[in-house]
Amino acid sequence: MPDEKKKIVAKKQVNPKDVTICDATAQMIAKAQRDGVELAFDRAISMKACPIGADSACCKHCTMGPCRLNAKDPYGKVGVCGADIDTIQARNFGRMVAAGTAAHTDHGMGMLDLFREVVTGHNKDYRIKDPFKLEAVAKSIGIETEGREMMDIAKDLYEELERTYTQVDGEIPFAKRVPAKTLELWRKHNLVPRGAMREIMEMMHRSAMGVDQQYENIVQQCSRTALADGWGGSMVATEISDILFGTPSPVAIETNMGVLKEDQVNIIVHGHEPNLFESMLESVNEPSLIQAAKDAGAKGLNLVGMCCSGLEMFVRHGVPHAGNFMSTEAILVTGAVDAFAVDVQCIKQGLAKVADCYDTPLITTNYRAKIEGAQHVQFDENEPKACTDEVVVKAITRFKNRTAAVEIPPIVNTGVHGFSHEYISYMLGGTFRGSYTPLNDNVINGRIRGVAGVVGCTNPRVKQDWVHVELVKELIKNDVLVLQTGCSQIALAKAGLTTPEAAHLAGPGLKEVCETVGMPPVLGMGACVDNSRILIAASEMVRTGGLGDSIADLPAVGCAPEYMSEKAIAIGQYFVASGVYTIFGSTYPVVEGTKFHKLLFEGLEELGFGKWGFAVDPYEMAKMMIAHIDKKRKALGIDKARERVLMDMADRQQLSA
Ligand code: SF4
Ligand code: MSK
Repeated sequence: MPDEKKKIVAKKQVNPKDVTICDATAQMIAKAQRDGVELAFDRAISMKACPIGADSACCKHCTMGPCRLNAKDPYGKVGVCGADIDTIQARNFGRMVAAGTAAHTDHGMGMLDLFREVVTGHNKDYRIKDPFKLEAVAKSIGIETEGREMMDIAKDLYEELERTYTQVDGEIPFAKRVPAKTLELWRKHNLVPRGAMREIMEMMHRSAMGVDQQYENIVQQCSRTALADGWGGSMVATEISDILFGTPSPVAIETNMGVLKEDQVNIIVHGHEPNLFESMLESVNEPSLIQAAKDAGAKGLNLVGMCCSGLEMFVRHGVPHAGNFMSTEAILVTGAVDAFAVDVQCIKQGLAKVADCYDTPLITTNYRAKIEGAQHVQFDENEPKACTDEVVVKAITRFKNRTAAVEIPPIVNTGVHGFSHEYISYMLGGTFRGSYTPLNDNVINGRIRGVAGVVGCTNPRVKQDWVHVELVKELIKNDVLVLQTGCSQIALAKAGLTTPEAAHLAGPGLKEVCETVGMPPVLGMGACVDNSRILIAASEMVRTGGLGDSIADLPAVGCAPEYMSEKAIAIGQYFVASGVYTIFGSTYPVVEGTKFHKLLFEGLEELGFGKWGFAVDPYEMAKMMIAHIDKKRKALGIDKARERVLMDMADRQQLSA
């Protein structure tokens, strides 16, 4: 790296092994230190989190403030307007939910815009790839499909799903998918979302200075807004992406930084929207561009994903994945990245300086997300290859003029991912008998103790991947089947737990099921927007029978052990409002002991919803999750069945040994 590029020397340096269990990332942190390049890991130790902000005990909703309350004595002070700690925290929380919901719903609406253009024939670059899914989604919300043309069904589906965003009154279409008893509870508490725009707008209004100042009432709108995400914006994003680009089914895929190739033009795509990546896939297969790469001395074009759009391509096309959120700066340090194209969400501004240090073009492609110092090439769905071809050309130029020393950590892990909720049904029952019955049966007979969704980000405030991996190991050891999305899934892929062979790490019951079906004990379901797949799987379990009447009855839990994004707060709240006990790690923006805290952590469950939990230690998290699963099993009267299964011959032999 040329000396003049060394502009961002870290004030304090971390010990790589203290901040990550990802060996490739650790190797790149060490190289960055040698190169004098600062990464988010370094900034996290130089920039201590503001303790008042971390507790959400401050408010800047008007210029009479900002007002800071004391988390140690939360009721000792109020803001200038008189707002107390519960109001301040609830409003802050509500705005995080609104921001997270807005991110997912804007993404979903973008997918729906593209669907409309395809359905109306204005866009010929994309097409409906999965007509079976189209029909299934249409049927699920009451659209007549029998004997109709695919495009007619698609037009009706577009019109119906548009209501998810724009409807001002009534219930969003996917409310029809919610188990009856869960829906009844929502109706009782006036929680069924109208349209996402309306809910987000009302959340922002009610959390403004001098509006809603009753924390329980604010939480009601937090739930309604979050549900407009999980059962609305996010669910539409997932379903439309499947219809347009294909529903995932399991593929063996390579993960980790070793998927970069020194002798090829390496192009990384990072962000959340599958359309950019789909087009990029076409561009790297364009014969003239492949030839241009060869003319520049490269063996070929190597397309690689990161974070969530990487996961979309990972599960639909088997495109290799280089790493999760906390590895996005580190991978640039390899010097091997010839272009880094991004769209929206989770794109650190710090990437611009690191990319500059290694002469890698950082290319923003979405007008919503420009970055100072990056190049912008606007992606247009009506002419998608214009943008992605240009990214490839820039990458080839950088390859030809590579000056940075290349060091690629030689680590590649292979795992099986792409377990859509449809595939789980097929996997367990085959083409003709596909259903959730075998899953429910195995939960009822105790081979599978319960189901856990372990999802979400990585965060430099905790050791990268460590909490995810230790938690999941603990869960599967205790016969808990783990469903995964987002960056968490990549942490587990790098740890080798997404292979069928990882079944040997599972408890005897789960191991038996995994070996019978040939599946890993950890099922990767997609990107963070695809948490809606977990909601649908949970609804199917309720509908299949034997495990209660609502999602809250299921022996199921959720966890985002290293979360960092407002999107995660929205996801957490929609799981809680759907009936799931949801535990977050790293930090939690509420002062313990306040009435608001009590409502989130206890009160919501008393009303029939799920509840929030918090822990930083993965073993403590696992204990809390398993205890909750056992509580639900007891309530269902299936705790005895599990005892019988656990005391099988092998266990008894072990006891008497
Ligand atoms: Fe302070 Fe109230 Fe204004 Fe918030 S709304 S900044 S608590 S005066
Ligand atoms: S990218 S929201 S860091 S999961 Fe979806 Fe990963 Fe979290 Fe972003």
